[in-house]
Amino acid sequence: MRVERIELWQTNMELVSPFVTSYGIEHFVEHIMVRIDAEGVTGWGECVAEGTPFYSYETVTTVWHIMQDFLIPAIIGKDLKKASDCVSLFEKVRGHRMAKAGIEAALWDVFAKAGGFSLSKMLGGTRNSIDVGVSIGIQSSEIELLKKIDAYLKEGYKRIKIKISPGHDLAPVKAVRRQFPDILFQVDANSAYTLADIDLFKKMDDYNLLLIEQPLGYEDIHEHSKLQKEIKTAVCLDESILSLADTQAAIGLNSCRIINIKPGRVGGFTESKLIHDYCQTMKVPVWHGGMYESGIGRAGNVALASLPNFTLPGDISASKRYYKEDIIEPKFVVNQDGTMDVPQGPGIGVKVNEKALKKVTVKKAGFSN
Ligand code: OSB
Ligand code: MG
Repeated sequence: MRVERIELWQTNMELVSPFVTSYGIEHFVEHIMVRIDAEGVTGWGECVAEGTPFYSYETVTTVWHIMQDFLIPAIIGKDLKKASDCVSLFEKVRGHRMAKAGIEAALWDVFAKAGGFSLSKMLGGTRNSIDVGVSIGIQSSEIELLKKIDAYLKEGYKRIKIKISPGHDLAPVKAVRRQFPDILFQVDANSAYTLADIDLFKKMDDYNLLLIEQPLGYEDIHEHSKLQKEIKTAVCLDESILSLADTQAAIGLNSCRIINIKPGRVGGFTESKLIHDYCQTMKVPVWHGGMYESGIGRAGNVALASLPNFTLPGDISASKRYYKEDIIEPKFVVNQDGTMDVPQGPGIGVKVNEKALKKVTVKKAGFSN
């Protein structure tokens, strides 16, 4: 397929409610949508770098620069045989995985559509529906938190994750467990702690948590292994895992017993599949994280999460949990049994609503050769 045209649509979408984590508060989400046209086929992908460098060093501005000046010139006008061909063409660029993943995602959609396959089939998915959970930011009060959890459970969500930060950790965990003794429940610290907090994590062992996500440094693997040795609860790494090599290091050092996969964080679906397959061989379960994607990125997440070793519910929630107006049709919904249907149509299996997309677009450019 000859890559004829690439468009970047930078968006700014308002969250239905602000999201508070250990690293800040977010009201709006800035992402970049990538449209690729090749031989009459249009593919879409979403780049999940945010406006701020607080989760990852990449931002919408660095992504724009890396895509425009390096990644797009590496593939524009080229005849690719498969989506993963871009991986070697991008190899000279170090890091900038979210930028690479945004373009790779659009290519996967192009190739799946051209072949008449769903993205799920193309990636090796084996399920028609996936188990889903919800990630809840730090709330203003325990009552508010318990009310939110109750409402999400009534909508069907199979697993609850709450964000924690120093001073907002053990108390909310206790409160949630008191009210909901049997739910699948996990916490995400987004790197807010150090090994000096080990007693706190030992206390968390009393609350039957499914896992503790990224408690220590965002680049750390070594200290997480020290923590994992001292606690019963499974450590799960998010920020620290940028590649298959990181995954092998983390599993080899027993730094975690579970891995969170986000295609943006690891450079795309190709690397995600390598990590998924390696974890499966090592009997390490994986689950699909989220980056407040719009429906474009969410469709890719749902497809990837249909692979067999995604055995824990993902941070893949309904369109309406994030945005008043999603930019795709049909919207993603959660079934009453806590599952989400995997789109079966060609490619990402949802239609981009260009009118809705235009409304949230703040910057746009097209590249052809
Ligand atoms: O740490 O998992 C995280 C959102 C943005 C950046 C990092 C994270 C998150 C979430 C939200 O937890 C997950 C979602 O999209 O539902
Ligand atoms: Mg996380």
